Amino acid sequence: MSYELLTVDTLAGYVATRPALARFGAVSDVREVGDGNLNLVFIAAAEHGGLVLKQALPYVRVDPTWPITPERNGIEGRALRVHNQVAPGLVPEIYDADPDRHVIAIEDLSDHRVWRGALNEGLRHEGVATELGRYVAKVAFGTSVFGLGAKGHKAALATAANPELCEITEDLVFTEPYIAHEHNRILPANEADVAAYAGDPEVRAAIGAAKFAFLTHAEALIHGDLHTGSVLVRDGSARAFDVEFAFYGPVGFDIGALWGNYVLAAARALVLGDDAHAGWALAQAGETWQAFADEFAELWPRRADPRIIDLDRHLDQVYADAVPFAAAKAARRVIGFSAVSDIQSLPEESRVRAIRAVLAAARLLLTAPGPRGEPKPLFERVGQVLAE
Ligand code: SR1
Ligand code: MG
Repeated sequence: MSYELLTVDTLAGYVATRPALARFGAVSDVREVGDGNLNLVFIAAAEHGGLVLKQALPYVRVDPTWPITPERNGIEGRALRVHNQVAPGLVPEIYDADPDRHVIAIEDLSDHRVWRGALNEGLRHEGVATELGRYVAKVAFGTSVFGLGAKGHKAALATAANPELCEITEDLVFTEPYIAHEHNRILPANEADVAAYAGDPEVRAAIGAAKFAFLTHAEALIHGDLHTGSVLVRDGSARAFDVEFAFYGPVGFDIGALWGNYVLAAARALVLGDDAHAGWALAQAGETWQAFADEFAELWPRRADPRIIDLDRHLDQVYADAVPFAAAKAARRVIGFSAVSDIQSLPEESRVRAIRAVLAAARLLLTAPGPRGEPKPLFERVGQVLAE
């Protein structure tokens, strides 16, 4: 290892060496709270407020035999600064970035909680789906050709490549669930469901097209991993965090990630008999979309180059991209690496039913998406398929 990892014992000394963190004063208390797949995360209480330090490990935290570049930490720091500029208040503030130790220091949001956990408990945080639609729109506009102009977009694109983390998504979301792979964990009772889903030629064609869009559509500096575990919530507040997968990609990928995770939350709720929560979770798809479309339309008159591109056609294209991405993001969580607690924490018999339902929903999204720009009827049909 060519850099030193932080510990709860060394963190106070480290903070004291960082000029950008001097205003926080001496650190008095430190907790390590990382529970994701990749990083160390510390919450530090200091004389003049709290802060969070996130350090990239040079391997996957949950599988240390799998190396992964720590340079992602710098990529996250740069993306977070940009997202703070274009979508202030919707992401954590960033205070410091250390390229030698692969550490970023960011705002302490420990008065919030991770949305996935709240959804798992059947809690409704009204307005979060709307705030996230606004966040995606602000990023989609502000970092794209619309906000930056053609030359500005090309210059920004040249500074934001993230090939290693994109490759993880290319493999884990778009490839491994559709082949025999050691990462896949399939319950015996779901083997036929997975075989039917992943072997369906229509599903495979749609996933292939979605993968091509992910690989090539360098529209905006998207979050890149916007699942409900990447969102912090509190009554009246929502923040997207963990932007280490950020890259110039298709805007529909962020919308689809949220939609796919609403489907997972709904599948959980249905097998637990909470039909009302399932309906609410699926209704968030329309909330996110409407907020995205409204915010984007609000920004539209300020576009750098007002020629040629039509707003409605553009929104239709984002929508058409988002639907198959939603399917891909839901299906990967029930077939491949990195299962989610929504499903994983269910008793086995319920898990089997939830996984079967998620795959049926993903198949519907891929093969019968319906008219563009109409998430409400689409996700009502998703609800029917999940409940069958
Ligand atoms: C090896 S990283 C596995 C997953 O964790 C992240 O949250 C991304 O979703 C990634 O695919
Ligand atoms: Mg993450």
